[in-house]
Amino acid sequence: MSQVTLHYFDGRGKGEIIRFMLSAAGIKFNEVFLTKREEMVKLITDGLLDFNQLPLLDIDGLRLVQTGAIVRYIARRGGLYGKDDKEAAVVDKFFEGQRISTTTTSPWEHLHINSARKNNGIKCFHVCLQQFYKTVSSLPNISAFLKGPQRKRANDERYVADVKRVLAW
Ligand SMILES: N[C@@H](CCC(=O)N[C@@H](CS)C(=O)NCC(=O)O)C(=O)O
Repeated sequence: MSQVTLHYFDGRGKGEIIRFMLSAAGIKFNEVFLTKREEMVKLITDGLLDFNQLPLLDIDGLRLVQTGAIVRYIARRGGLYGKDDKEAAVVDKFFEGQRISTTTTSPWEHLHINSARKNNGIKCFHVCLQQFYKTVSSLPNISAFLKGPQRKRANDERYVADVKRVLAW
């Protein structure tokens, strides 16, 4: 397999679910962290960003953008998309469910947020998510990712500054 490379920022953002999925699928990957506006402009002028947005994943000769498309490709590639359309729908449900919040992109952050809200009408969801967390985080690939160097720290001021600079906000 040729090298797999994720182009994103040095932070969680939309990149984290991709890192998470690559790890779950046992796919080793490199990362290019954008820190300068010129790097983003080059990706755009080279025609690599169909919607002028990150993240970009270079995998199997494909230059994939759009987080959902990337995550589903990795899921299919890694045999993590169920055995039939019905199971795929359940997988999609969890994927879409963890995207409820626009500020988080990982079930782990979502779990954290819902801990704060657990007495607020979504207790069942919280319990299900806790079970989901326990099951998933005990899988060897995921457990290694969560403890490993490619798991990013919580978004901080440096990350925000990088994003603003690269996206010219
Ligand atoms: N629907 C896209 C949204 C991607 C997105 O909003 N990316 C941000 C960085 S996290 C971006 O590149 N924004 C630049 C822009 O929209 O001009 C996805 O899910 O990948």
